[in-house]
Amino acid sequence: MDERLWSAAAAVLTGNDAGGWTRAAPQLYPHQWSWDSAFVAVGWAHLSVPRALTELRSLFAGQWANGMVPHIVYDPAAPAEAYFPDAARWGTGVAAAAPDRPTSGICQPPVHALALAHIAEVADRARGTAGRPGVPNSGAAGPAGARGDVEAVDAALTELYPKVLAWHRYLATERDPQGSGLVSIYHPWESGTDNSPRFDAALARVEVGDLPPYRRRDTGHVADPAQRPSDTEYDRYLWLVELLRRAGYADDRIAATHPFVLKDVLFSAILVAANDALGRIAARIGAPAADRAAIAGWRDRGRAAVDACWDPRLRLCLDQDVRAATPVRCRTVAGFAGLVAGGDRRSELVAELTSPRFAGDPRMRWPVPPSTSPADPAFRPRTYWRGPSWPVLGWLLWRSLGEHPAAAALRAASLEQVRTAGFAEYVEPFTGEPLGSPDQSWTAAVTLDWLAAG
Ligand code: 2M8
Repeated sequence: MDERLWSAAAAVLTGNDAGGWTRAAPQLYPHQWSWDSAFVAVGWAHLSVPRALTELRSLFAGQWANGMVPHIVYDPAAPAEAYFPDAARWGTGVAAAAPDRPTSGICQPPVHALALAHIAEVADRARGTAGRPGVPNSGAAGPAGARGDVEAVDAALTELYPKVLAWHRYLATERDPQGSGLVSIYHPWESGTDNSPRFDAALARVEVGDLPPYRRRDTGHVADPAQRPSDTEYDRYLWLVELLRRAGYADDRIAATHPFVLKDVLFSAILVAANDALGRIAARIGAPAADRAAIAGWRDRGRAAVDACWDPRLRLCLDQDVRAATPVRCRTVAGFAGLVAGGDRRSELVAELTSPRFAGDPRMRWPVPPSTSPADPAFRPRTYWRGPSWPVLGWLLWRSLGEHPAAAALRAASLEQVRTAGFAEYVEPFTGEPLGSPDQSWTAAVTLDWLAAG
């Protein structure tokens, strides 16, 4: 165990702890982001199981009545100028379940059930090994603490299970009225890979109308604004927000009229993995058979649909642009969706992941997957989701690889990367230069999990 790295990662989570929830980053992202929060809970589990559970509880306090978990739950105490778009810009008061917790009006990939199942596994393991030196989250808790952790997990599973189920049901129905197994997104921010070239063509078709004026805050928090999305992209992002707001965040209206609707293959694959995890949770708490059948049905339907997005020429799974009725032909990390969903393309996808088009490019400082392939014409090594590597996505793929030998290599390379680049939001893949925000919570969180797996 690398004690120094462990303590440094723990210090990032503690430093970003806002008391029951964690800022995604100290300056750039001073609120609670949905999928960040789930990854962060994975890390917290190794420091404190109750704290990890609190992270998810506080996020789900912002869940909407229709089941959607919003992509940002705002901190009303943060200064209004800290982040844009602020809560007021979304105008979601009518839709939100808890008006005292202002939220955005869109969602992000559903990593939450994975996090919940992971916390339960950590607590179970700690109970089996309580007090044994060198086992993370065992010495501190001790045998009584470890037993208490498992009790806390059981209580939290009972409380959170219906909320996570409602979230998955929302995605499987409102976001997939066709029952295709693929989730529709209405905004690049919903993918979490905001300015990926995956969205270039669909975004280019968005004609910006009468956009209320705004001032960006993000570019003031990074060393070089070129590391962030462009102003043209921001205009379109904000215009899509405006259209969603005008549609009252009503899924049926949005599905009928919104100019940007994509079947996001990575989002859909994460939902498959999350349904797998939710199925295990449902079994553990003795949930009704009808729930368990629904969850298994969503999982199987999603897995088959992600496999069907396989493109034999690019050797990746591709998003489907609903408005253009075409697959989105570009090489990005989202293409490994089939690995995440656990479908039939595993060996081809592992080969592609380690090929010179991705982690095996000889120019890479460390063999970790870049967000966009250097072989893609849109590749930019320093620009946000257009090339840099994101440790958190490396973690997602590592987890999906299971016992495959490529997993150990990816973990080792990722740990080398964080040892050198620190807990950066993203990293220039060739030089290893840290980019975006320093002390990004999810980077520290996945580091803790990689270390705990050693
Ligand atoms: C980034 O997204 C936000 C908008 O949601 C932004 O750029 O302002 C993305 O990397 C997203 O995936 C992430 O959840 C968020 C906070 O880390 O930052």
